[in-house]
Amino acid sequence: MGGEWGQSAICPESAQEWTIQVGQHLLDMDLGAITKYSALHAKPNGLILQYGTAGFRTKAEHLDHVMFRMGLLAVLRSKQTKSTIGVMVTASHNPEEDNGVKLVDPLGEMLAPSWEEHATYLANAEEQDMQRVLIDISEKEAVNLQQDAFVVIGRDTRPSSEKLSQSVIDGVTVLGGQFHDYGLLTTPQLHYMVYCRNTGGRYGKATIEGYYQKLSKAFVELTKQASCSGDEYRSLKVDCANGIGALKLREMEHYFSQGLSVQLFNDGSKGKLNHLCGADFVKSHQKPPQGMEIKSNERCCSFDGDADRIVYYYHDADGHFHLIDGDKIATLISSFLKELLVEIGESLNIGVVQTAYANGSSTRYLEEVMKVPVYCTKTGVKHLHHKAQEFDIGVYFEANGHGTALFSTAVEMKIKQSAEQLEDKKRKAAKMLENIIDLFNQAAGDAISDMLVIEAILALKGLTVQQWDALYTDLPNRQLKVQVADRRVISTTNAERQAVTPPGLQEAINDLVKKYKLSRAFVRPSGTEDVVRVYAEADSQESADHLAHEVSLAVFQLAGGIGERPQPGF
Ligand code: NG1
Ligand code: ZN
Repeated sequence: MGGEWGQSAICPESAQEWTIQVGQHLLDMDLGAITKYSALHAKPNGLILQYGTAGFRTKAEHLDHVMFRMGLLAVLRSKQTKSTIGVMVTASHNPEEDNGVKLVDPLGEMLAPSWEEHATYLANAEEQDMQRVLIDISEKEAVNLQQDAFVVIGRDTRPSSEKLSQSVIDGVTVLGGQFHDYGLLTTPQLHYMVYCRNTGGRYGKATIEGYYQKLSKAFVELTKQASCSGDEYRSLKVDCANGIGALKLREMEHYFSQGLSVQLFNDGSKGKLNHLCGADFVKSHQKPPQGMEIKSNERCCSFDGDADRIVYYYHDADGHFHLIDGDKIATLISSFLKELLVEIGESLNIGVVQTAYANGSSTRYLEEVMKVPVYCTKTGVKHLHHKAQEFDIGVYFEANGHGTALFSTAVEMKIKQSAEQLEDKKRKAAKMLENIIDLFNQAAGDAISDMLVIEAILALKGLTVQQWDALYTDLPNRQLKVQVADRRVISTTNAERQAVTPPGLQEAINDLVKKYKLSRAFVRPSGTEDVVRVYAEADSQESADHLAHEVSLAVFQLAGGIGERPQPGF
């Protein structure tokens, strides 16, 4: 069909006129089919959505047209990149009633920014403009429409996900794309599949079995070396947020049971997805999930609803809850990698990437004690991922537990060689690093993969969860949300650590911060909710709470707050 599509310099107003210009043959049928199917997935009147940090997210009942259209867009992106593109149907940690969709680019990474704009443009087009918008995007991106297209699809366990993923498939099919529907997958598993398919199987086999085998083999190899742990039988309690993580971990557990026994909670058999459980709940409320009984000093972790985030925690002997978040995970991982490199005698450059939400103590510990360079990017994993790619070894984590480690191809080759050629202790360390590289999901932050990495490191180093936690003490902090009429009035710079607009806001924050010790505060508009987020940390919880409240009031006053004024107390 339409090699001709891309050749039309002018976009005629009506499809009929356009069809006559570019010739008849198959075009009529294809355009007719797009119009016909699009009408079956009609856009609700007046609904405007934006492709945000994590794709589109809203109430599931508003998403049918978006799904169909993202199927269309995935075909265009696949034709343009001559690669397999992924479409994941999930709303991660959002409530069960919500859903969402995001596209996965060829190397398993998030969609390129210019295509995020196309996604928004296409999702918001009125029915009668659909064909024109598709042609427009194809022209702008010089898409060769004769190129084959292949799209892989995954979905989480939400009741709405199956039907919505069928709408994606409708979109793919109507534009002549081929597809493989993986059905239920965690988000990072879909990223893995895309990466495998576009690297000719070098990264791994693009099947669920391939994923389980690759990770489990590396994990079992690693834990076999862990004679020093003294912990003969390692076990871990896992809160699965009543989501897809439970299903996949259950399928996988017998592959790695030699090295670790997992006990699953909130496995979806009764509770509601993400309700009072899951990584987001635990991190933001700083308390354990419901549905899990924790004895003192037991190691526990929580996944989020699509299993791309993980946080650890435990109760100490006095019953106090201790959260081990993404910052401490990044610290454990980067210190272990650094130790291995020293052992092997390799001086590779290793960097840690964080966001403004990283606890100040973690940054200080990494820079001053571990002497590892730390970089700060804007919120959203795509920013962290890109920065991490600049290093031989880049470890990135958001404080909320979303992250992974990336290894350059040169490093992977070097380590493989070292594992063959070096002697004794050096060889052992190189072998360990080789397995650790295999254990990370380098396409995306992955709760299952990160869990196994952490468990392997704790076993190899013989560390208890308390010893890990004791690496440094988090500065007390508080996160709040403020409702404003239009959160876009807040713009930021310096990796979101300073507000540029509205006028006077940053000055007000600076004055407030000066009142407290070891303090820091910033505000930014959320990319996934209609709120302004406020973050504050200080030397005591009381000070952090006061500072966060005072900054919220400044936002409310200077950035057009709506509803009730922020109240003190939490
Ligand atoms: P927003 O709503 O832009 O703050 C949240 C998280 C991000 C990221 C995205 C995508 C915080 C403070 N923000 O973004 O880190 O994970 O959701 O899920 O945790
Ligand atoms: Zn998630």
